[in-house]
Amino acid sequence: MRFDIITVLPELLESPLNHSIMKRAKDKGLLEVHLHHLRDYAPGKHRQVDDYQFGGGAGMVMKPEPLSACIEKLLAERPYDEVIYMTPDGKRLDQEIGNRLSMKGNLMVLCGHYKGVDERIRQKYVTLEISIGDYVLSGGELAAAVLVDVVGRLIPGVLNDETSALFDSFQDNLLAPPVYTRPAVWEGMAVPEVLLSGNDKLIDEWRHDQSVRRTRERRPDIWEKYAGSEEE
Ligand code: 6GU
Repeated sequence: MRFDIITVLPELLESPLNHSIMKRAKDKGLLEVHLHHLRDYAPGKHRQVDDYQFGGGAGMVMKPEPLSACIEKLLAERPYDEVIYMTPDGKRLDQEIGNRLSMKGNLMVLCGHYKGVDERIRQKYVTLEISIGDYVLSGGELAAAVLVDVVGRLIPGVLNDETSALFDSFQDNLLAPPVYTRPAVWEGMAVPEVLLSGNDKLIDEWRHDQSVRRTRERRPDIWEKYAGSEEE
């Protein structure tokens, strides 16, 4: 799977996408991430990518021409499954969107800055708008890094048994159960006995029960989805 990310701050994306599981996905040849510096597509000595907004008001808007030049160049090179715009007014990213995007081949991602991109870029090119939550970031780069991580780890073959996504929180609309490692007693606190029992069936039941409790207590919104899906 291939990501092409258009940004004015490629430095912000380099580190988060070159460690741990993302690095392994790239090393295995399962994930490619190409960063495109928007300024390279802006003409003139000043390589201007933003301008004042029509109608007045504080804050700059990203100009359509450099974005269009970069997008058109990429579109001419390969077909894209989605052209994604990272924006706080997009659809809120969740595991379901991550699962769906992990089946795709080529994704283009635009990172917004300032007040965002000229609306006509959204009309002409963007097929999917994604937000990572109800708060405002200074730019779309950190959100894009989150998106690539969420999607990248779901690409078949990226995770092994040990890191399997099947048991992640949210994957079945339940939060993950508590986990423990050695020592069995730490600061007077003992690991739940069932986990030391060696009885796989009891352990599975305990974990499921803990997941259900946690979800009901902490995330009634997710619990509703789970309870609904169990009824079917
Ligand atoms: Cl995708 N971009 C920005 N700038 N802020 C955000 C966001 C995206 N998602 C949540 N806040």
